[in-house]
Amino acid sequence: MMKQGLPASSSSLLLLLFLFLCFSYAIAFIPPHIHLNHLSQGRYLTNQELWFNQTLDHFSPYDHRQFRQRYYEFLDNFRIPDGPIFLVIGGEGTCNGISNNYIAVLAKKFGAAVVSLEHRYYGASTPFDTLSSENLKYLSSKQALFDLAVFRKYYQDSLNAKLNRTGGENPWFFFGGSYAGALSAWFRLKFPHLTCGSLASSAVVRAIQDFTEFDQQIGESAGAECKAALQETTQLIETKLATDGKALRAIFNADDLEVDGDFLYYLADAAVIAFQYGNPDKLCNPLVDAKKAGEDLVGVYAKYVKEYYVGTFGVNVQIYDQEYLKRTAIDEDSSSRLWWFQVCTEVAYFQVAPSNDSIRSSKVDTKYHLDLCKNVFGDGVFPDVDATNLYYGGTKIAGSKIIFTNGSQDPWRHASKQTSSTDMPSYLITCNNCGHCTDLSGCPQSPSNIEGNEKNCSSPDAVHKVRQKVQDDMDLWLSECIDTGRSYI
Ligand SMILES: *[C@@H]1O[C@H](CO)[C@@H](O)[C@H](O)[C@H]1NC(C)=O
Ligand SMILES: *[C@@H]1O[C@H](CO)[C@@H](O)[C@H](O)[C@H]1NC(C)=O
Ligand SMILES: *[C@@H]1O[C@H](CO)[C@@H](O)[C@H](O)[C@H]1NC(C)=O
Ligand SMILES: *[C@@H]1O[C@H](CO)[C@@H](O)[C@H](O)[C@H]1NC(C)=O
Ligand SMILES: CC(=O)N[C@H]1CO[C@H](CO)[C@@H](O)[C@@H]1O
Repeated sequence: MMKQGLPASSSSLLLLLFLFLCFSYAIAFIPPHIHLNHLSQGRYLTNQELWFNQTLDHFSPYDHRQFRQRYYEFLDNFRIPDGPIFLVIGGEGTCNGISNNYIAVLAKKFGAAVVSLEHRYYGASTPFDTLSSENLKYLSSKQALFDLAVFRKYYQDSLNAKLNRTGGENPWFFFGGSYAGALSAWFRLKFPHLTCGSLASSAVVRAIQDFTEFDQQIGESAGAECKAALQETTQLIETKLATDGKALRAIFNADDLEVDGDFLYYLADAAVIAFQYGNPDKLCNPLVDAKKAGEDLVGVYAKYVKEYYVGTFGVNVQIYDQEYLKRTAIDEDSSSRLWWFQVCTEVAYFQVAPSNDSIRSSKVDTKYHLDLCKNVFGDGVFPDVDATNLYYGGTKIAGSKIIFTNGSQDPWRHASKQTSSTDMPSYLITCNNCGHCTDLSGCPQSPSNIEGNEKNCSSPDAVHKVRQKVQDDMDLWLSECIDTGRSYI
């Protein structure tokens, strides 16, 4: 049965947890919705939801089913009638509005309208009333890109109608961070006639089966001392898990994570979050101090995990439980199942332990991930990363007018584009709390920084410089397509 969309207030918990971004920052098994929870309250340009009818399957000429897809618009800065339109792409999480981040600053500067489309299946844009594996078959980046194209046409047409004109074309520019950053790059690649350019922030454009660089980057970001403390902690945890797993799980409030891999994954992610979102000191300071003082590293790590990962970020430990991921009901935790499905079918990014010198447990390996895919979604579900990279080009993406940005401490940057060219500039923001999507949110990446204020970055200048370059690129590309509203170049 097709579903007409959940009521917006289906869950107050959802509102508390998912307040932040449409291009969700999280990815991986740092599930999309954990970041930034309560901090983000009231940080929207708008949360007034709008709806339109989207095609369910863009690739079948016989299937004309539709579903309701949610979007938002913010017109306060719009230079009527010919200002640009900024489309903020929804990623792997609920989209509760248009965030007041650096894109808001750009919108003021360029006199732009801002619209944002929730990603199919996530949040209220859910085509079916259950998330069975069978129902998930229309969940893919390819369908999502086509959604954006169809939405762009719909929105341009309705704007034209509002402005009493026909055939008008405003210059469009697309934005996204993380997975949505990859969509932003891929959109410009596949639909170059529909956008003047794209900003692809921390864009994970390379599908990777065994993503060992991820763990290596954590080691690099941590520095020698903290890395050693983290590695020792992992060893102690592995030993305890073998001898008294029940007691160990209890220390971490993770009694339900009976599969060792699930438990160890949870503990690995908890460390990642500190680096990914620009708060390395929250983890490294207490751990290094404890090591120097000869204190119990596992106890200190457990305190960090519970207070910071579970407390501040609001992660629900259950989402690491494969049994829990099997649930097909739609609720505030559905994003985890949905994102795992995308991972298990298209992009992988399996954050496995490198064979040498890893921080995470070596039990978090390829087999763990493949077993999870099969266990949660059924036989035959595994990611064909070669096909994905064949389709989009990976880091050899043959696009143009795409800006890539990365944060130096972000483990995800190794799935992003490595090299820079005039047509596809790539900028690295370097500082010791520069993480995922720093260009859009400032650092530490917390929505308490309205308009992505860069003040809290350890090198605000590094962020500022990259933002200036982004503006210059946008200025040029928008001017090049202002006459036609299109760019085929
Ligand atoms: C979407 O489809 C429904 C049901 O077919 C229809 O009632 C509604 O008017 C449509 N909405 C728009 C915005 O076209
Ligand atoms: C569009 O036309 C309608 C009817 O002619 C008029 O009421 C409205 O003010 C016009 N809108 C704009 C933006 O010109
Ligand atoms: C393993 O890692 C250590 C520390 O980084 C390094 O010194 C050593 O050469 C590595 N060994 C192999 C086999 O790569
Ligand atoms: C940002 O810096 C201000 C002081 O400059 C501080 O009060 C605030 O807590 C910081 N925010 C974060 C998220 O660290
Ligand atoms: C993987 C990585 O670090 N990506 C790149 C981000 O952008 C800078 C600037 O072009 C590159 O030097 C990095 O290699």
